[in-house]
Amino acid sequence: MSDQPATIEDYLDENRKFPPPADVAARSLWIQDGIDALAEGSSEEFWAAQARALVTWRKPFTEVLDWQVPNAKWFADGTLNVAENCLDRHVTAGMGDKVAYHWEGEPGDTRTITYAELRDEVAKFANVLKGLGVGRGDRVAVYLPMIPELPVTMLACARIGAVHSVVFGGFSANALADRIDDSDCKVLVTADGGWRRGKAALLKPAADEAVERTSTIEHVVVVRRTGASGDDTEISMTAGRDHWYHDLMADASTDCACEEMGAEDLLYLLYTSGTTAKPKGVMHTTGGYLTQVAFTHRYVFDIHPDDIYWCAADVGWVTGHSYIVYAPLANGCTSVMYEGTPDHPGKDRFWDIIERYGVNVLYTAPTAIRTFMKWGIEEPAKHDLSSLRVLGSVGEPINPEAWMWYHTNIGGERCPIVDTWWQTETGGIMVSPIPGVTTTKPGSATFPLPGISVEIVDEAGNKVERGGGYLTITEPWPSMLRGVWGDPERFFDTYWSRYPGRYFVGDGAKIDDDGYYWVIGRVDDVMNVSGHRISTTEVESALVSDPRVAEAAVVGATDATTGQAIVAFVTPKGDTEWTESLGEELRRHVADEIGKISRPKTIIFTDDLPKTRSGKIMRRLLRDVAEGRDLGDTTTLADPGVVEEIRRRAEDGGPTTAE
Ligand code: 7RM
Repeated sequence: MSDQPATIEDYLDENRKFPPPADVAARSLWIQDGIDALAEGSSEEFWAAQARALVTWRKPFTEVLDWQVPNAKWFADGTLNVAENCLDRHVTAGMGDKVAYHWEGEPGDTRTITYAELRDEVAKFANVLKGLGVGRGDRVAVYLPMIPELPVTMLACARIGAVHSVVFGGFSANALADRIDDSDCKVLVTADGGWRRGKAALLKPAADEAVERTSTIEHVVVVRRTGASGDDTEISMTAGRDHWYHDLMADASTDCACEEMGAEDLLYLLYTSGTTAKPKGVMHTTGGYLTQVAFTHRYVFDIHPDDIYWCAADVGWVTGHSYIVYAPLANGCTSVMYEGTPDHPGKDRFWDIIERYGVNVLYTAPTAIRTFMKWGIEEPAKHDLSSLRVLGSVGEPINPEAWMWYHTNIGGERCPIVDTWWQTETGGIMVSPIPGVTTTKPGSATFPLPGISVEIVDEAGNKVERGGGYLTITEPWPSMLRGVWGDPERFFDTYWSRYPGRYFVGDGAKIDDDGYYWVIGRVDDVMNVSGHRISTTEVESALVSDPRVAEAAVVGATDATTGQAIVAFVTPKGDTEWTESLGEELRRHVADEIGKISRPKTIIFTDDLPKTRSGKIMRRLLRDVAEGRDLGDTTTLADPGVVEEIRRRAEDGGPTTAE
């Protein structure tokens, strides 16, 4: 493997073991429901049983799986509606007064939304969308902060068979425009802004810019969020095109039938970064997706009827789609949803929320855990966290040190940690411990779930029984992606061509002597910054789109807090001066092109980039150089010494020969 992070060594020695606590085992749904016994049969039978147990079908399926590489159809002749599964069936069953979301805004305002209220709100907005001409199969772009209207919009689409494409609010106008264009969205749902760190982070100006650059948006629906909670920025509304959400909702009816959808009809698109500059529109469908997310949510988090569950991700990423919206609602669970940042107004905001709502299950990311470590144990110590029972981790490898900190200071040494491995493409959790069942090791996602077949293979595709290699998935699974929007060839090439018949994950992994899986990180040109996938190529192409840049190479360098940090080596054109302000302008330019999350932490100017004879940039070498320096938060000044260093290292043979 050419691109393995240096930290692999850190994992090889980790052999602490944490057996399942007896009290967690005693109430484990996995044990009560006899999942181990069910898992002994075939995968298809297993998933069919889950699909019947957890999902309500309009027309029951008779076919389980039709698999023609790379096209999977699960439960294809069954019909259902996802919104009906998430809302109406619970209301009908008498759970209308149960809380679906305890929502909390960053300024401290709160909303308690029951299943009955959420159903009505969704039905009304579904009627609004219909009134704007949205029908089955139409794409709706969604660019919203973490407010209840975000799940409402997604479920309203699901209710009428429309397809949502949620774009994370941190992305720029450009990124939004590209995504609108790629799937020809007809309507855009956005907000004036959302609250972040005490400030109104506006979305409408970027939404306007995106709509101007595209040609398919007929209507824009605008939720008033910041304007309704203290921000007096004037929001411009284009007559005929733009509508306030509250105006449209004022006289919308709660009477809206759920469309009967096929199990393989498209539910949503979610764009994710790959190894090229153009993000892929990952396609997820209804029946299999809902089955797997509901199953994994119920058993991986051991969700009991009275639990308060909090997934602290953003709905703009797949974790939020699956584990804030679809799975918890399908399971009739009560969730906490929080709008803002963890350090507002104080660095104990998360622990304060956990104490006030009595959160039992917390699902967050290693990057957040490492940030909390930096802030010190005094912050969680201010609060009573004894309601917590299960802790989850997702988004990147969790280093044993962060795992131990989470276990000790948040879990009070009594909560199992579920380190859940999965991807946007897998739709739901694939590899994870089960609380009360699995003996965990800090940093290992442990074992694949039932019905999931993974293997580690070497370069040639031979199975690796013990040791390191590439992670692959050998059998189709219900929530797998069904394609890349508009590009079946790319779907095949990216995931199915490298090892025929197997899904190529793009992660390096190892299996230890006890058969535990350890996912180490990406093996392709994808960076993972704070659990967000960012393509090196995408950032490079943003950099070279500045007329002063001749060439750019971007690497993810190990960072103690964010996992990786973006470091860009930039060769300016001709007589462009290498100034600090040029670096600043380029960082801003990338933020404008893609979004702030993709802005390089450091820019290093160089008059040359190290390349192989075939012209491939030697990222490994650049990463070594980047990791050898103290990475400032801004631009590293023009630095001829770097080039010297790169040359010298290239001459040494050293790490460059690996590529
Ligand atoms: C859910 C999500 C996917 C990539 C994946 C890995 C990395 C995610 C873990 C992990 C080690 C984990 N979707 N990753 N979870 N690595 N252990 N538990 O994150 O599409 O945004 O990213 O994230 O590299 O391929 S994602």
